[in-house]
Amino acid sequence: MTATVGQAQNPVIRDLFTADPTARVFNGKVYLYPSHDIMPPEGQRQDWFCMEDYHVFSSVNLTDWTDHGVIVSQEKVPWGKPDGYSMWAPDCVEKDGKYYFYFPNGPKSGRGFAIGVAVANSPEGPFTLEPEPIKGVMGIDPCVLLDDDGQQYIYWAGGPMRGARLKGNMKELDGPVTMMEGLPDGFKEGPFAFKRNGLYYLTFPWVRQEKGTETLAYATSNSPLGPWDFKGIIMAEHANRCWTNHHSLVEYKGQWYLFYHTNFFSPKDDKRRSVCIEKLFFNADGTIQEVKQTMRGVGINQATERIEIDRYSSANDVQTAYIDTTNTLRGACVTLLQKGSWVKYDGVDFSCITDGYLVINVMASENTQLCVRENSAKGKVIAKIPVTVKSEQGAFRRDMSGQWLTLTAPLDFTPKGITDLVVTCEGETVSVDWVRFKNRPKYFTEVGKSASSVQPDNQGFIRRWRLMEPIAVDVRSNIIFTNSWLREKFSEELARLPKQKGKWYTLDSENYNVKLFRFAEKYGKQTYGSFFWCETIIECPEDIENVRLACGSNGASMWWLNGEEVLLLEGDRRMVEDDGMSQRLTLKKGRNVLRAAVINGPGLSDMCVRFLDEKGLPVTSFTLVNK
Ligand code: FUB
Repeated sequence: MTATVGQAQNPVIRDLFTADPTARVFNGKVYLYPSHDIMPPEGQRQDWFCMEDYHVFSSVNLTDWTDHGVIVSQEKVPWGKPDGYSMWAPDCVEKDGKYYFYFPNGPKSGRGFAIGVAVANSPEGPFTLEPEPIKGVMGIDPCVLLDDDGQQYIYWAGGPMRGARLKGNMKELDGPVTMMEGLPDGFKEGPFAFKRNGLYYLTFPWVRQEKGTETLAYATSNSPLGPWDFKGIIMAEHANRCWTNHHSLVEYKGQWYLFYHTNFFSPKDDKRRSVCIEKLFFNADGTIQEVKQTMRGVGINQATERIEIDRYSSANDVQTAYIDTTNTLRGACVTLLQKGSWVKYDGVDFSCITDGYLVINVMASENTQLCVRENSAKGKVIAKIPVTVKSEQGAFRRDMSGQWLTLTAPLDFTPKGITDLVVTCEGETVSVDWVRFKNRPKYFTEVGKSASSVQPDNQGFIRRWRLMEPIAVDVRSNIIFTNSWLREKFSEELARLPKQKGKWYTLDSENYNVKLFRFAEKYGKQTYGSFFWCETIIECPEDIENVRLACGSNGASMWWLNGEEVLLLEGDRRMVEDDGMSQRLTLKKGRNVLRAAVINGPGLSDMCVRFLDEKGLPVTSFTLVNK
């Protein structure tokens, strides 16, 4: 099972509670091995940790996370309690092409925790569980350090923090257990050890004050098992008193990151947690700069993604609140309290926007206006969004379902590359859920002279056409499209066709119905009161007999195959698939020219066409070639 579950904002995993994140870089990707908090089933302590399995996630950009599914679960552990719900903080390391997953778990007999190992040939598994836990280790929160000299060490908590050498098989201790000396007083757990520039770091959650909650702290040493020189705090206590924090540090593409957890999606229960990420920086002397929690997190968002603006990087005069306090996974929104309030959201990549417009989800109780600007609250306006919730008489709009409105606005300009977005309030109070940018549909792709031939689509619809820019016709109502009027008009235009100067375009239509209205719009021609010439060249490998041309058009149309009239759709038509059918026809071996004329007064012109066989099945055994 794999599923894409993440976004750039914190928390990064949004469909499961995930805690105790160990991030590792394997094969150029970041792999995340968290523990997995669940709501305790009946019979389990409701106010305690409850974990029955582990998932692994991966990402190449720290923005999109793929959940590779469950890798180890409690009922499969040969030595573990099948209903212990104690699969606490894990780790995973790679040695000689094998991946070793270390996890704490309640043993079948006795109390407390043992630490097990599972081995795989790939970071995503499948993992094979060792029959017994590591001998001589009772505790939680394993972490393994691979030293440059090929020696490996394991650290764990649950009582005093301890460490030991591991044998080359990665499954047995290789020597005595060492107490980690030099660490500050106060509760400690969750060791995460690593080496940087020849210096060993031991980082750990630490309760520094009486009745306090966990910080993230660190110590350094010249030796992997200490003694340690305590250095200070990496991250202060959670502001909301969520009791635990647990973390890992990883360098990816030249930047260090801190993975940690909060209980953002479970504000009333600090045993259901969610993984977050921040950038982390070292000073020149090897000390670590304190990391502040942000909602924005790390990674770049594509402008086409849903940008949850409440995860802002900085703001002025705003309030953040859950959208639905009974379903916190629905996320939060930000309220811009008055004119001049703003939120800034860093790192949005516009290279994906070619012909874009803005979509925004807002709620207001008075008419107001927002702007989306570039880089600062006074920056260039990307889009202005008037929010109209009340009519002039003061009545609320009738389409306000639940009061959230999804509005669209054209762009004044499209930023280049990666930029910071600032949403500014230009009027009354307004709440914003998300913002995104969309490209207008292309409808057509121009086909170059050397482009290869194509087949009809699998429903038989012909999508490659030569279209002549529309001829303006003075038709104000389609009721004049009688048989005799159309015949006269079509034969007049047919006679004039060789002398027409209109430009022809060879196009592939994105849709099965060829949107002639959009074609006219794209090339800046009249979209209403239009007459369209359409032509396609059909190449058949052999005669295809007893087929019928099946067409639909908006409005009226006439169709010729190899110069012979084969169908007329008269009246004020809507485009309906197979609306009209020709007599039986033969598509001859080699080239056939299918031509159509479509006329429309008011309305959105389009047409669709295919050939059907005797059984009514689409004919697809020909190709459509360039002239
Ligand atoms: O997730 C269960 C326990 O909470 C971890 O093992 C500790 O480090 C703390 O985060």
